[in-house]
Amino acid sequence: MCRLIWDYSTSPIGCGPSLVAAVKKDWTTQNAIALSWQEAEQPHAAIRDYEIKYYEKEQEQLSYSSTRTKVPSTIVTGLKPSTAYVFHIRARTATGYSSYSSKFEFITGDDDSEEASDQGQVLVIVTAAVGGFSLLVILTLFLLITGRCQWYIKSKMKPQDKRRTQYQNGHVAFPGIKTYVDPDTYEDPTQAVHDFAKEIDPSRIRIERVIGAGEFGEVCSGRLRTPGKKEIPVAIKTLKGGYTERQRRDFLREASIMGQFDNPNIIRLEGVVTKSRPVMIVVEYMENGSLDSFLRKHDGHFTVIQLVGMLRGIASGMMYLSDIGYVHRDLAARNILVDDNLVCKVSDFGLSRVLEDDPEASYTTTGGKIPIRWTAPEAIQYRKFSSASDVWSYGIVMWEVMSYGERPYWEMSNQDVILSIEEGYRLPAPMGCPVALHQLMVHCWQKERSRRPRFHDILGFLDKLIRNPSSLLTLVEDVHSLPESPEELPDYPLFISISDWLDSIKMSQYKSNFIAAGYTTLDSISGMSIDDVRRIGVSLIGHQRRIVSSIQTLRLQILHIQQSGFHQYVRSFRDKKEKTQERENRVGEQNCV
Ligand code: ACK
Repeated sequence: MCRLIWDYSTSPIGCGPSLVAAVKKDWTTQNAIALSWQEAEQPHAAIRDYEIKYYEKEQEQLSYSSTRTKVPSTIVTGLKPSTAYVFHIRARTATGYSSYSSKFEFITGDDDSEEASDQGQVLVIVTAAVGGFSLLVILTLFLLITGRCQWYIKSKMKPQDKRRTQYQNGHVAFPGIKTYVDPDTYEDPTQAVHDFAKEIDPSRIRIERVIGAGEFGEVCSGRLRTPGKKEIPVAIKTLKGGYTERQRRDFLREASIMGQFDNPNIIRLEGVVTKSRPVMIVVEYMENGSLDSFLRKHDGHFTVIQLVGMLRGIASGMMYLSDIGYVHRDLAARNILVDDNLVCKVSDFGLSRVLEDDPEASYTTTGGKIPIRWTAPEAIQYRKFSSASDVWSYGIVMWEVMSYGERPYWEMSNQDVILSIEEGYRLPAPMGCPVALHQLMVHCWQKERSRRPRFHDILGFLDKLIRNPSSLLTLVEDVHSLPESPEELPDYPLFISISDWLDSIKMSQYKSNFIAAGYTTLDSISGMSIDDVRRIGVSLIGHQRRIVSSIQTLRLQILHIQQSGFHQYVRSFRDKKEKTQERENRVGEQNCV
């Protein structure tokens, strides 16, 4: 968001009709206003983004601020309480800006009136509570005396509630073991929210700035005043205006799930706002945001022990979830949050059932939406999600962490990922990855799910590595001894030329560097070290890492070729290409994935 001096002489004048209509206020707080508007039905070109210009009504012609958004809604923050603001909005397309919409005026919430209404509300609540309590005491005494308590409760229960109570009663028989309750088993989902999440008075929340966008609305950072305690930093997920009842239920589902968890490696729910607008979910604030972007921003900055510490945290959170019977289904670095002490916490629970929110999720032949690169084969093929499929995803998260946020399987298409996994291909170790960690990853990616480790085993293994750091000193690059028998070799992808190979890892731009430096055969590159890769002019660390990882794979493949004969290699390469082509045709016909 930028604050500019209002200067009519330089003000950009838009052209063409305004592409923005019916700007409306969704909600306000003392320092924020949420707006949404309608897009033009048939803009002459695709809308790239919107610019929202606004200023204090009293300050017109002195200064204005502006902010941008890619979607037709925004939350404007940092405003003064009880102050009138004027907004107008224009769209940007490939051909430039449209004209501004007409001006819209909205007033922010009033500090005092909220306090006053709070006090009013408190008075009403206290009066009602005293009255209600007296009534309850009288009724309880009556029921106790007549011995009708049990009968009364049972007779008022719905069959579904009875089932759940039995389940929880079963659970009571094993004190200390907590069991996850699926909010979808509630007839009334609102009840699940009340059971598991605290209602927060909105006057205790101060929204400070927008930090991202979610499926249902903006994610903001802000402060929460806790009763009798100081303010704490929080992240606030908001539900944008104009929602349907189903969207509201799906949005709050995350709170019903998160509210059941209590673990230092699971994101903590502070509470919800459901009784006023906007509907919000308030969670603890994680200073370093999502793990994937955090790692990409700090490529190469951490020691192996620090990275293992992060992985340990995630494994510990996942062990807690699997112990209480919760299957995440969308475990990925983008769904892990990092605080300022590098503590990693598992988040993003609400959509684990439908996976609508995950930009990585795509439709499969079975109709579900699944993040292919992170998902175990049995979950992709027949939606068999379990803690064992979460373990597969955990292996991918390990790979993401050790490669500082590299995209699993790079630019391979989803179909190629599925096919390669089916054929036994597994991600090679990232550069600088200790052998022990890559072995653990490969263990998590066993086809047979019962053979994968459990989170308990993973945590134990990582703890051993942390206690004995010398076990992390052997890096995959240092291992030159190859398996004795070719049967032990996984079926790695096969390439015929340097050009083929570079295309497959989306590094085609370096073809001329390899040729100019005299690397013309696959055999010649198999001996290249990271220094050789640097020397031929690959200067970006991410590209060096990708090329070297792939060379390690090629080394194994070349040995395989030497042992099984060149003709067989060419045959299998052709078979593979034909198979992929066939599959692509099939998939194209079905228009899926
Ligand atoms: O990568 P980020 O900075 O971290 O951008 C995304 C954005 O909101 C949309 O999800 C950030 N985010 C989500 N939850 C939190 C949280 N509890 N604390 C801090 N940032 C968060 C996330």
